[in-house]
Amino acid sequence: MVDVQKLKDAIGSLDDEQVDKLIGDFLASNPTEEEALSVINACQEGMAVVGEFFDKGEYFVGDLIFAGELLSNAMDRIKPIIQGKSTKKIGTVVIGTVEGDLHDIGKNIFKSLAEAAGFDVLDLGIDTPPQVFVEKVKEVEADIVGMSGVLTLATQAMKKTVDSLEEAGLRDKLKVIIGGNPVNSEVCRNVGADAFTTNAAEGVKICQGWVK
Ligand code: B12
Repeated sequence: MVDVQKLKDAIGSLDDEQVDKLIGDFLASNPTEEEALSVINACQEGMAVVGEFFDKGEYFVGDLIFAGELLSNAMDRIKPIIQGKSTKKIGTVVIGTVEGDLHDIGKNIFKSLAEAAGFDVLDLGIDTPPQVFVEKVKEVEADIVGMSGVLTLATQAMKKTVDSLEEAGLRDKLKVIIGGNPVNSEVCRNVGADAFTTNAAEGVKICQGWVK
């Protein structure tokens, strides 16, 4: 198993060679799915460190872009460990990063885990307007809507999206879960979502509970 503190530090300091080596060693150790989840958590914590350096003015937008690529590459390598276990379809989830927000790494992690758990996942991508959620939910008769957002501003777009689902008469027929850095119980209440999480694996468990 990888030294999670080392991995967190390597991501925080944008040491791509060290990240590459740690992930390579991890994959070579024939890891379990549970171990993969703890590596994902360490990566998320490493990205929070990057965010702190950005806040302090020690990193710049170029560093955020580099960090994004670093983590996306790492996730592409880890994904096969958590993917493709379930063949039985248990429900349909429409997901997207909400309008105004371009961050998609967390959303993509949730997507991979939800698919592995047996959900059909329709991914609307980034910067998704409320109406696009509404149309897709109608088209596929979704059980669940998952909204991702990492900017503080994203919570307003989440609320707009729930309002649009309500206006379209769809809100009562589905569950809504929100994820990303700024979500908490208060945001969840204000947005009108049914659940929130900052952990993709926990999000999947919540969704599984809804379709039982
Ligand atoms: C990488 C990064 C970027 C990359 C993103 C690349 C990409 N493909 O996503 C790029 C360069 C594009 C970027 C741009 C910007 N960024 Co940025 N970025 C980050 C950074 C460092 C990491 C984000 C990340 O990937 N985290 C790792 C993932 C795994 O964590 P996560 O998203 O929380 O996801 C987990 C859970 O939340 C959950 N989850 C997520 N979504 C969902 C959805 C559902 C349904 C469920 C169930 C669960 C779930 O599952 C995931 C795994 O457990 C953060 C710092 C931070 N603390 O997050 C800043 C950060 C988010 N960015 C920030 C800023 C300011 C910007 C810019 C405005 C910078 C600029 N001046 O241009 C732009 C905004 C662009 C826009 N309109 O969106 C600020 C936001 C401040 C705020 N409070 O709003 C942060 C917090 C940095 C900081 N501390 O200042 N950024």
